[in-house]
Amino acid sequence: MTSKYSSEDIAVITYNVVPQSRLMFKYERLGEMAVENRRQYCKSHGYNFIDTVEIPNDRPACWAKIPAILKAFETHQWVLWADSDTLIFDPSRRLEEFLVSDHHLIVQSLDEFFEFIGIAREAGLTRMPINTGVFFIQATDWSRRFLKQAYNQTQFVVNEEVWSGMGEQEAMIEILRTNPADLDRVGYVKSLQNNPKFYKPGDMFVHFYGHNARHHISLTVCEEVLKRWEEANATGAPFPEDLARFHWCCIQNKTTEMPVVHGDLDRYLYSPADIGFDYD
Ligand SMILES: [Mn+2]
Repeated sequence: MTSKYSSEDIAVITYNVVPQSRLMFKYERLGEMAVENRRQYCKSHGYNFIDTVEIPNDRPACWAKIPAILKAFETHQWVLWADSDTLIFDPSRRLEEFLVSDHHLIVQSLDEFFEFIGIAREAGLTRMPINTGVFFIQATDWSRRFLKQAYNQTQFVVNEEVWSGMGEQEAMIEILRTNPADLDRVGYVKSLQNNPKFYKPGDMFVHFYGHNARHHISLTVCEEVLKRWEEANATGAPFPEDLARFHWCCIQNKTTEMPVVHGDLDRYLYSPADIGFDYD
């Protein structure tokens, strides 16, 4: 099926904010890569790229995606939101190929993931109807209402870290959970985004999610890994093959002395061999 939309109908939004605490490389290095990655992609396909947004002063920076999308709706029929912890692995693909249904919100299907962790699709969707790392949203009345309702879920505003993993994603999920009829508005597509563990060629985005994981890889090794990935990103070369190790370099605490440890390898479905454990 072909899409009735073209490049000028679509805005792409990715912005990055480096937290002052600098506990991880995630926003200092990966976040900057993501913005550059999107800039190159949008330039080559003619999409409007938005990387500066107004940060609200009453809540963490992650919430700014909502007003930014609403603003982009004034001039675009579709917005692709992509987190600053995502990279495009297949820049030959165009965004229009995902825009072939009448849905208002288009997200990655989580069926494979639910199957892997062994829960039924219905149960999985009740708990986690969407992953907001990468999604399309259409400029409709429903979408505007949905985003405004999510923005009003102030119980999810936690003023600790810039992106603590608690915030606008939970707010959006909460709206869908409490209004199950709204799930009719959601279209599920394949190969829009994947996590590094399950990545396969053809997946458009890889989402290097998570934060403050247990420290395992020395700073010297991380520097070598990050430099290689930054080089590929800057030159538009294919990314290296050590996705898991790069992921860990981005999300682990920089040292073992950090006060917050948010999970170890098993939380990300990795084994020690995946990240080259013997390095440290
Ligand atoms: Mn993310």
